[in-house]
Amino acid sequence: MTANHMLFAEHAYLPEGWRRNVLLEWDDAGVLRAVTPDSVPLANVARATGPVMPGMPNLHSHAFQRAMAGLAEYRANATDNFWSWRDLMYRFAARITPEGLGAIARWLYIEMLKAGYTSVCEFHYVHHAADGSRYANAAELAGRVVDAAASTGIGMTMLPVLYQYSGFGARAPREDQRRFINTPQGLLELLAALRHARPEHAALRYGVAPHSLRAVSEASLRALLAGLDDAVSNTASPIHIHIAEQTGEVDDCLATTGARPVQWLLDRFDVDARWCLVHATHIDAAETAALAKSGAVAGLCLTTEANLGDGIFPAHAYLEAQGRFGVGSDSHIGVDWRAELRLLEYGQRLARRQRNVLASDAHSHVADRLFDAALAGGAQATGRATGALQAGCRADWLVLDPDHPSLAEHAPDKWLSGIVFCEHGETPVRDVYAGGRRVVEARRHADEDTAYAAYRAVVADLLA
Ligand code: NGQ
Ligand code: ZN
Repeated sequence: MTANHMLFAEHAYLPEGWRRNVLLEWDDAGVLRAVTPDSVPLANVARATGPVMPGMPNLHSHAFQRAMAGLAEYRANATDNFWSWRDLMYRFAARITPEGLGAIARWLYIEMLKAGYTSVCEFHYVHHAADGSRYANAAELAGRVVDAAASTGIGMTMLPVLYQYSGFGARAPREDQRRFINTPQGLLELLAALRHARPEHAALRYGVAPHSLRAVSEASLRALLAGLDDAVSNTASPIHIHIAEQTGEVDDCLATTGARPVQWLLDRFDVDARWCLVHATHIDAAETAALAKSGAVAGLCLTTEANLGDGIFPAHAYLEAQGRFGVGSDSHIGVDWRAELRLLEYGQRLARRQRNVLASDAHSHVADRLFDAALAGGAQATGRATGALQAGCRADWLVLDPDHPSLAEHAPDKWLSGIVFCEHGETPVRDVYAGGRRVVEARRHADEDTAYAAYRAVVADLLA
């Protein structure tokens, strides 16, 4: 262990809370080897410039959608909703090129790192050329995304998406879904090709994502899961699915199967800690209890869910039932886990006309409870060891600016509250380490200027 793999922090947020004089030590693979509170600062060890806390996993991303953020905020017809947004989004997806996707993802992942997301689960479903024909390399587009992540330093869980149908009852796909369509076998081959080209390592995991119960059948979901463990040579690889985002899909699911989506899935599949149910927005009391009991993670994407008019997840009941969750930036209308946690609490406050709804007996401070839960649930959803400052986890952390007005002069037990609930000026996240490398220093990523120039050129092309 050499001194450039050590950092001394006067304050660090460990699993038990804020501790003083913490020595962090990590290895060449970017994995924490020792975390020692109450240590004595050594002269040759670098000192963190502020409080250190774990980086947040981002459990849900569609990278290409970053380039349309802010472009669908106008009324096109009087009943604009999720489905009319989706039509616009499909038109955008139709124009994405391999180079363009790589440039968008690279800029997006730099934005994520600067916001304090140190890993991301990419729910990747644009697989084919614009006319629906296959690229020579089936994993052409997925590979661009993996490479973008590697070039920025963010940890990645790549989840190639199985998309087959346009609706419940195995309805034929729409013309504008042609870039997404695969059979289970084809998707597993894509995954195998990708893994072969880019072998898994500590910063990279693979899993799969059946897009939604609308887009697969029971039989194809079984075929996908049966082939998964062979394809990734890992029996704990993550499985993510969009589950119950819109009341319209809950109604369709009820009409065709007789069950609500979450209930349908729990009744038929061994939903456990491998699973992440993204947008479990519309769940009744029985589903809330059963989902919490399953050990799966509810993937909550509060800013996107608000932007798309999805509805409000029953967070209070779910957390009371010990349900696990993490947060994602999904459509990237915002890229900041602090906003996701804030909105999680604010939805409950607005609906219940109360304050501090998501605090608990064990956690009187809302932000601390939500931060701890989102770290644990987010890490679980990535299938990677991250989300805590402890030996064996990735060396993923943030260094806060101690002079930021949201923290300065506050006692440590108020720091997370200030970080999550105050919205004043620039981010309090000053430096970011991912896999033991300082990838953001003084709020800048080393490649941000070139990445932004390339991103702008792609946006210009897309809008031309
Ligand atoms: C997606 N996004 O796959 O990008 C979806 C919309 C769908 C969100 N749900 C498309 N936020 O669900 O069919
Ligand atoms: Zn999504």
